[in-house]
Amino acid sequence: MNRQHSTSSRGGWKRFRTSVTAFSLAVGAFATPALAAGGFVSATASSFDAPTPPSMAIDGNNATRWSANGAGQWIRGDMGAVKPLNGLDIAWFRGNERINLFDVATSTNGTTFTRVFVGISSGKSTAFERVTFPTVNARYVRVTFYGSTQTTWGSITDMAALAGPTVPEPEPNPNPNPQPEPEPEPNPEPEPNPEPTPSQDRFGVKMLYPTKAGGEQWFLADNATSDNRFDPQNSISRNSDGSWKMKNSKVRMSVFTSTGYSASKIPTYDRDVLASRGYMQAANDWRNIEMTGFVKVNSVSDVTDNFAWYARGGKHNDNHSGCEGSSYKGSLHYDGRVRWQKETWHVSYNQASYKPGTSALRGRWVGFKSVMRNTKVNGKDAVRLEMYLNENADKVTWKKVYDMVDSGTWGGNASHCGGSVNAMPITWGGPIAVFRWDSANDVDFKWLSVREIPAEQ
Ligand SMILES: [Ca+2]
Repeated sequence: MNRQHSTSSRGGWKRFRTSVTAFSLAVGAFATPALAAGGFVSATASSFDAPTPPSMAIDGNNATRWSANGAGQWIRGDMGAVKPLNGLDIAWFRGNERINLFDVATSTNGTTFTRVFVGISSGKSTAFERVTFPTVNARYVRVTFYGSTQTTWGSITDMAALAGPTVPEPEPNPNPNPQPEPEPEPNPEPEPNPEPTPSQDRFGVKMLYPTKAGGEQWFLADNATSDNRFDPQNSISRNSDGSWKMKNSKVRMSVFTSTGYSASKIPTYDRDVLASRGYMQAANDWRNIEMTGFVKVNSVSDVTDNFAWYARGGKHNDNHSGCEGSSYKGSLHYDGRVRWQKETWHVSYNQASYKPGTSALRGRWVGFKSVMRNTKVNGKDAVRLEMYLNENADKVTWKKVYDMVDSGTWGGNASHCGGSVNAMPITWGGPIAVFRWDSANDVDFKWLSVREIPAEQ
């Protein structure tokens, strides 16, 4: 299959199109995460226009690209070592204007290439579009351009390689063997419904929005201390009534998706790329979620501090310029006030105004839900942020205490992480959802859950 790229484009449309059905071009949601940093350590090409070298197609930045003029021009990414590979994400420059005809070939030695895909791009999106194929061992991945509906220029904004199923973990994974849910869930209502639907979760707690069909969900387990999707980070103990106790003044209880968390599988933190892909680590990252917990504060050192149920990022630390630490934080203060916070990166906050939520929390059980869902405002991506309280902890009587939409005018400093618009909403999912609190060193908790729900639009 070597030298495929030397084939003339003349007559290529018809000839190549006949082969498309033999392979798959898939656009949408996927389970296999991309390799780190797009998976490529270097790139070369048959030629390139001087301002757009091949390295710009593997830099994780959707403001840069590779381009070359003419049918048969190719770009080749090097993963640095032979690995199992079963797909490639390609973002085409002006991919929403032009359909590109191309093939993908792989090689272990850079000399002998085998074609694994031939087909066309959608012509409808500048975002990553995925091609998949049966797993092959490969070090080099070559994309050859044969023409487009608009121009003779082939131009790719970015590419990311997709690890095949047998790639060994490059670093210890905190969740190497996700356990299946211990018992089958009642099948949730499959159709998206913007109105709250009365139904109960496994604890008997009213779900305000139905779980997305096939969506991620997690519930605090009876054996919570051995649940590898739950990392309370401090010791917890079981109370006689079945609830749990945390005695620490700085609490960050992390909940992973069924995929588990691995920073090495996050290919880029570029805000424009994350917004385009819709996720940070994997397609099943926590994104549109209803996050529920019941708490009883027994001791507080600062009543102005708060609980925060938050998601849409990974670890909140200084690595990667803090860019893994994006989040929306629904915050319930010990004095009863509520507000949303937007953490564009760690540490860059904007705070919405306080609203009254309930009376002071100490000494009683209170249920608290953070709900975040993508929506549209004037055709643009936005995020609806809601908070609900169950003041008497009867599991049923939920009161909406906050409802706002981040439509791209709220604070932000996204350019710190490559974003082209500082106030851009955080529309992507992240691998970790967190139950957080500070300044309360004796708290009982129960009936925690994180469930993936449909987007509002
Ligand atoms: Ca780029």
